[in-house]
Amino acid sequence: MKIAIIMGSKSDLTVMEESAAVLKQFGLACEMRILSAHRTPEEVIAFSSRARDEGYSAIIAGAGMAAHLAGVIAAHTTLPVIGVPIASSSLGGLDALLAMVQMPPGIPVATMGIGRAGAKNAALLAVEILALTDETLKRRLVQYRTDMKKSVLEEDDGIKNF
Ligand code: RP5
Repeated sequence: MKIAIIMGSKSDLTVMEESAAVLKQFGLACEMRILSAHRTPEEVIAFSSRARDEGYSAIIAGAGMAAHLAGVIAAHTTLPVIGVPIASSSLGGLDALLAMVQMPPGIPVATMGIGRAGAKNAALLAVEILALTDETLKRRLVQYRTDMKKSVLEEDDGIKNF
């Protein structure tokens, strides 16, 4: 099982590293690529068209500005595509969010929130999709939630004595 993380520019890397870190935490292999819907359109299409045959289970796509990357990828594959809007412009990522989320009927992109939280959730959603048919991943997801709950409750304990 492996996941692709595609980003429109190297400037997106600091955000998309969040996705890679989560996938690593769950023991999943991922490959990162820099491919742009506007600047390397042929390469985006070539990658997306072959992704299923090359063994990917889902594609996470992060891009900013007029963010067409996730949509173009989704147009060329039947794999689940999870989009991460990135705040690269003076519009603070709202431009990317709207470009990504407003897909025409028939070609879905599961669009996350803007930025690092979105990148983290993109990886978690990919894990949840894979966990549908994988018991080990399912157990790891349950443990992840348990650990998260414990850490929030520890913070709660800490702040009571603040
Ligand atoms: C988008 O344009 C990229 O995804 C990036 O978020 C934004 C700016 O790209 P650079 O000018 O930093 O390469 O295509």
